[in-house]
Amino acid sequence: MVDVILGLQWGDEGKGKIVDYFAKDYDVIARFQGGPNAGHTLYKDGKKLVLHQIPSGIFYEDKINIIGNGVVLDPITLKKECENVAAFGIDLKKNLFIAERTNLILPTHRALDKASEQAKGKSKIGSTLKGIGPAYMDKTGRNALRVGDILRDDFKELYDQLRQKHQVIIDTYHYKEDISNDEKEFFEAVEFLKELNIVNGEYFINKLIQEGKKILAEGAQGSMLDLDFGTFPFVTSSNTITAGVCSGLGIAPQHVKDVIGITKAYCTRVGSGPFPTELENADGQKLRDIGNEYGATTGRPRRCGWIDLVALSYACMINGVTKIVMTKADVLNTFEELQVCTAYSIRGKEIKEVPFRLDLDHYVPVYQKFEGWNTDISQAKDYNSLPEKTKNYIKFINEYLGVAIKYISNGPERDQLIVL
Ligand code: 2SA
Ligand code: MG
Repeated sequence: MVDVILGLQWGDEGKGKIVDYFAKDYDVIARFQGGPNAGHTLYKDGKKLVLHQIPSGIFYEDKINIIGNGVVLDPITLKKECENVAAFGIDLKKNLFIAERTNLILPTHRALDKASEQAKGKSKIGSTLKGIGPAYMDKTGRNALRVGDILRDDFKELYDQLRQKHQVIIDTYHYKEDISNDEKEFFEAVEFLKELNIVNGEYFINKLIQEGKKILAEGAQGSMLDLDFGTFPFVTSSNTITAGVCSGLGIAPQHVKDVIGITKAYCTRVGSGPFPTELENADGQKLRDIGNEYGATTGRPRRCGWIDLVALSYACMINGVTKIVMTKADVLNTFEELQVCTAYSIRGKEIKEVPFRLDLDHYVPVYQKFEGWNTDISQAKDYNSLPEKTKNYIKFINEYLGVAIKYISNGPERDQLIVL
């Protein structure tokens, strides 16, 4: 049995905390897409730790953590992350497993990402510059090197061949960067990677399914950043949605049961691209300040705005969401008035569907206003102790989406989670 946790917006919905909370009920936590562009923030012994590639179940000693074939893996960041995690006394040899079909991010992928973004100028994606796009291009272009390849005797030759191909493209961008130090680190990290558990991921996970183990697939980024269904071209290069779980781990769809979708009580986005409910005013700044809306990977300030039910219901549909977790509801504590986007007005017509290309349309969000609850809800332990106005806000969203909101997170701590 496989359950999925994924973001329903543009990432940063608070997946780290929620996966960490749910992990105790599962035997296996698996990442199925994305790479070091993710930043899942966890707290361990009062210390903050941001995981980029290692699944969020790593601090439970008895859990198996899998990096699946759908991930793009940067050995350099993985090594650093492993060292950080090992400092907490975690034995990675015991509970981290990496699929041999996982594609590698090379130093030249990062250079290509930077070169491409630079060349795009104003129309840049606002990528995390971690080499994600170029690494996935090498996968679909059938050039990539994968984790299993590092065990081959001719790995260095294969690397040099691919590097040369990359260099030709880098040169056409007239992009210059000395990556010799990165390359040195890369080969050191590859040696480190060889010592970890490299497995045939699809057999490994299907065996666990056969044994009746409970598996949690941990999404990264968010549904609106999905390569196919997000706000293309301002998206990431992987399938962030439920469908990505099957191809990213090698499991059949009938094994997937619950899909737990996470949304903030408002909305944020980093990088470029359309964001209908964005607030470029004092309210937006207030959300950023109170919600501490800065990227966990790059530290970039996040764009902030009201919750967008058009985009959310789209994400629920595409993912087959069965339960919703609403995070950071406490961030709205001091707002006099709240707004909820219920439709987009495009060329005088109100629509409730996400159009082909939002970035090319002139759209105005249609809002429903709500009175703010103006109360500190961060200490609330159950639904009944929430103010009536908070309940109204939640009830409205719940009814619009037609999917039950089952959990409300009202603070960063593990126990600040109200179960409905
Ligand atoms: P990329 O690097 O090619 O995947 O970038 C493409 C777009 O996807 C967005 N993106 C993200 N958005 C939110 N959170 C992400 N992860 C980090 C985090 C972000 C950070 O969890 O905090 O620290 O800045 C993430 N990763 C990719 C990106 O902004 C581009 O719009
Ligand atoms: Mg994040």
